[in-house]
Amino acid sequence: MKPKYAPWLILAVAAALLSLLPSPQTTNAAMVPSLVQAYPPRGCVDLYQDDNHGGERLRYCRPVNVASLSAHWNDRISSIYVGYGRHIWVFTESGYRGARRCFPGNTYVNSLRAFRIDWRKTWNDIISSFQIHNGNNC
Ligand SMILES: [Ca+2]
Repeated sequence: MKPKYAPWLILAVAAALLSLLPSPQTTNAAMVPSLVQAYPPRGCVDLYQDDNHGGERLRYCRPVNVASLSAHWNDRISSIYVGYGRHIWVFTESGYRGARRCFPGNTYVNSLRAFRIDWRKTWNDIISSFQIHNGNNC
């Protein structure tokens, strides 16, 4: 029985499809602008000064309690990434006081402006302390 497609055609299509897949192992890091660096390492939490994961970044890859952010970071965080296997509690005041909110693991928050504290305040530029815990769930 004659195959419907020639083997060389099947191989060519397979090779073309494979070439479309991302291959991070072979990517030359120098060729990748930092802006498109997508997901941080598994188990890490990134805090950014600007929306859309822009500006300066703080990265934690293990559970940590930060009772008081430095002046450089206090009331500055605008977007966050919570890697798989962690969750984060954020607080509006130092010492884990004030309003609180938890973001579960595997969460991208492009802008904390989208998360309201009350009718006039959002979570943008207001975080003063936080706790990173193990596990995805809050
Ligand atoms: Ca900010």
